Amino acid sequence: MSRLIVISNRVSAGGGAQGGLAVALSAALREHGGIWFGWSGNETSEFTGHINMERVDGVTTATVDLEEQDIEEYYDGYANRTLWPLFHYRIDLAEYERSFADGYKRANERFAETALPLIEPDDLVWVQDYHMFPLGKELRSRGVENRIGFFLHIPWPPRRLLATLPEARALTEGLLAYDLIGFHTEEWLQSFCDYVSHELGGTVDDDGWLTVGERRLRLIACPVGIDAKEFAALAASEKARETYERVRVSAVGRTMIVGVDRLDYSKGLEERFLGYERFLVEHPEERKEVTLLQIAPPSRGTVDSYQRIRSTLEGLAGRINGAHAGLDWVPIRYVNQGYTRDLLAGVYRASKVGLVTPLRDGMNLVAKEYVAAQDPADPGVLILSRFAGAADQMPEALLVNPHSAEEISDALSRAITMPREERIQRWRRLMNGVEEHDVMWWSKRFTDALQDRHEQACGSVLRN
Ligand code: GDG
Repeated sequence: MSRLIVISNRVSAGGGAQGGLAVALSAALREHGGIWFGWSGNETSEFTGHINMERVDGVTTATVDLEEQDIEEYYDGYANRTLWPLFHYRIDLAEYERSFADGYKRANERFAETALPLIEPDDLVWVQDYHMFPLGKELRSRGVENRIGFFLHIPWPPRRLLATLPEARALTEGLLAYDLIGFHTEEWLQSFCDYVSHELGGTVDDDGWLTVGERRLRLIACPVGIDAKEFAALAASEKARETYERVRVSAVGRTMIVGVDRLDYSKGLEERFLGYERFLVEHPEERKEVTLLQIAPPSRGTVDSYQRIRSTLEGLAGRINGAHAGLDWVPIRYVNQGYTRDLLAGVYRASKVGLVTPLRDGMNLVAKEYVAAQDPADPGVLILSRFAGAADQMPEALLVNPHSAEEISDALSRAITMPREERIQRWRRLMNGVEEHDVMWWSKRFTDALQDRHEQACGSVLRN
C-alpha cells in the first residue's frame, strides 16, 4: 500500500477532541503510513521553510510557520475574504485584491517547495480544500509525478458567479494538474463541469473522466461523513449524560430546539432567528413551550464581515428576546462560546429539534452529528436547509428553504408535533445513512479512487 501525504491549511492530528475529519484523516494516515503537512498556525518574522516534525497518536505531522504578510494575504485575505464568500454565493462580500491573489500564490509556492522533500516516488498525495487550489500545479512544476488528489470541502459556485473572480480561469486551469478531484455532491461537481466545459472547452464522460486538451483526470462526488460510532459513544458518555440532564432541567419541560454553527454568514443564523420569531408569532399556543439554544463560537474574528454578523446577531437576539420574553421565559439562548464534543453530544440529545439552516454549505456535519446523538427510542427531528450538501443524503429530514421565515416556522410546528412513530421512522433511515457513509467510508473511497482501485465513481453509490 502506498504511503499517504495529506496536505491541508491546518494540521490537527490527535484523535477525538479535534473532530471527525481529523479522526478520518489520522486513521487513513495510520493505515497507509505517511505524513500530514500544513501550516502550524504560527507566525514567524521571516519565512525559512523549517519543518517541525512531530509524532502525534501514531501520525507524523510536518508543519511550517508563515510570515505575517502571508497570513494576511493568503489566509485572512484570499482564502477568507475572497474565496470563502464567493464560493458560498456571496459576491457582495467577496473582496478582489491583487495583493491577496499574489499572497495566495506565494504561500502555495512556499508550501510546495517545503513539502517537496517529504514526498517519495510511490506516495499518494491528498490536498484538502480551497486554501490550496494551486498546490498540485506547484508540485508538478517541481517535478512531482505522483498521483495527486484534491478534495473541496465547500461548494463549487455557479459559472457566472465564478466568472466575477479575476483569477477564475487560472485557478480552474491549475486544478487540471490533479489526477482526481472530489466534491461533496453531484451539484458542486456539475457546477465545476459547467465552468470547465464553457470556459476551457473540457468534456466529461459518464464515468466522470474529464478531458481538457491533453489532460485527463477523474471527478467524483464523495460526500464526507462523521465518525458515527465515535459520536454515538460520545452521546452515551458521562459528560454527555450530565449535560443532557442539565439542559433538560434548565428547559423546565419545554421543547429545546438547538442550533450549533461556527459564527459565519453562510450558516443562515439571521434568517434562522427570523424564522423562529415567525413561529412564535404564528403559533401563540406554542410560545413558552419552546426554547431555542443557539451555540455559535466566533470564527475568523479579524475579518470585517465576521465582526458585522456577530453584532447583527447580538442585536437580533436581543430584539427578539426583548419583544417576546416573559418573567420566566426567554425565547432564545444565544451562546458565543465553543464547547467540548461530549458536551455538544449531550446538548443534541436533549434537544427535540435540530435546526440546521445554512444558506449554502458544502456538506454540514452538524446535521449528521445531531442524528447520531439521538435516543433511538425517542429521537428528535432534524430540520435541514435544502442548500446544504447534506440535504442530498438526508431526504427524511424536514427540508426547508432557509430564506423563507414561513417555511422555517411551518417546519418547527411540524417537528414539535410529530408523532413518535414518524420520528423513529425518519430517524432510523437517516441514521442508516450516517452510519453507512461515515467518515472512514469517505476517506477510503477517495484514497481508493486515487489509487485507481475503484473504477466506479463514488456518486453511483449515493442515495438519491
Ligand atoms: C467545512 C464546510 C463541510 C461547532 N461548534 C462547536 C463545534 N463545532 C463543530 C461541529 C462540526 C464542525 O464544528 C462544523 O462542521 P460543519 O460541517 O458544520 O461546517 P464547517 O466548519 O463550515 O466545515 C462544511 C465541512 O468543512 C467538512 O467537509 O461539512 O460544509 O463548510 O463538527 O460539531 N465543535 C466543538 N465545540 C463547538 O462549540 N467541539
